[in-house]
Amino acid sequence: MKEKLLLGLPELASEHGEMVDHMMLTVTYFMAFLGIFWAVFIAYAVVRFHQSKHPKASYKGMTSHWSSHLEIGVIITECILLLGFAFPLWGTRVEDDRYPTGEDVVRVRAVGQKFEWTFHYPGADGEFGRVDPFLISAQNQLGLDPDDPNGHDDIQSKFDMYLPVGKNVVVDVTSKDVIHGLHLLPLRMQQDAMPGSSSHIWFRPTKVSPEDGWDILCAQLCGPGHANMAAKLYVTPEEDFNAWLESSAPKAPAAPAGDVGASASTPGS
Ligand SMILES: [Cu+2]
Repeated sequence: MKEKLLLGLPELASEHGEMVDHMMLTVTYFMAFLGIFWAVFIAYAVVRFHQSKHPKASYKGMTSHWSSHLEIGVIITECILLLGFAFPLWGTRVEDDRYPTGEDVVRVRAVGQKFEWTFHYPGADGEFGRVDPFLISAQNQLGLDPDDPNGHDDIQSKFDMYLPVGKNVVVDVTSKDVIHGLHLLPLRMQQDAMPGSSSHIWFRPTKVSPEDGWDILCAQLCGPGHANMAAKLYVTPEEDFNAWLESSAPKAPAAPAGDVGASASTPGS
């Protein structure tokens, strides 16, 4: 699309992203128009009301109301952008009653910590194991409860997020320490990771990622390692995603306490 090239928008790979881009373009062009308009107006005013033509200042000022009308017009346009486009669009992504549900939905937890992302998948049973911050240790980085059988097949992937193309995805975003921000740029999705709470986002990827994946960034300045808090997003065909899930599943059926959730995908973690 020509207009996108003009602003150099990054690659788009989600269903709703077209609306986000449309809104960004509308706002950008509207602001560009306002910027140019006011610059021209100031230049005009400098010439028109120069001291050489008006040696004595007028304290009465303007008597017409066209500038007030213009200001009101700008306010109305901004309200339409915010209330008519921005809020409803964001609402479709974050409101609880609009979330896709059912067996077909891919669920992931994205857990931020200084300075890395861990992605938690529910495994073959489709249920996340219970997590408890008090159980977090070097061996059990998500704090999975070893007594909860739902967690025995859970998958942890450090730095790599895998998603299938064309499926609805719900991501629960949370943090273990400070505020981070999960930024999935090609999906036009961003959510803050708050310690002690879980925020959700949902989307449907429409494009397979390049072989080396897309970059996942941290969108909140979270400390000295912030710039290195990078991870990779791989959107693959469903078969490849399922194959990855299978290959990453924990090998031992019932791991002893402390080792629960450790998986083939997180060597050395
Ligand atoms: Cu961060």
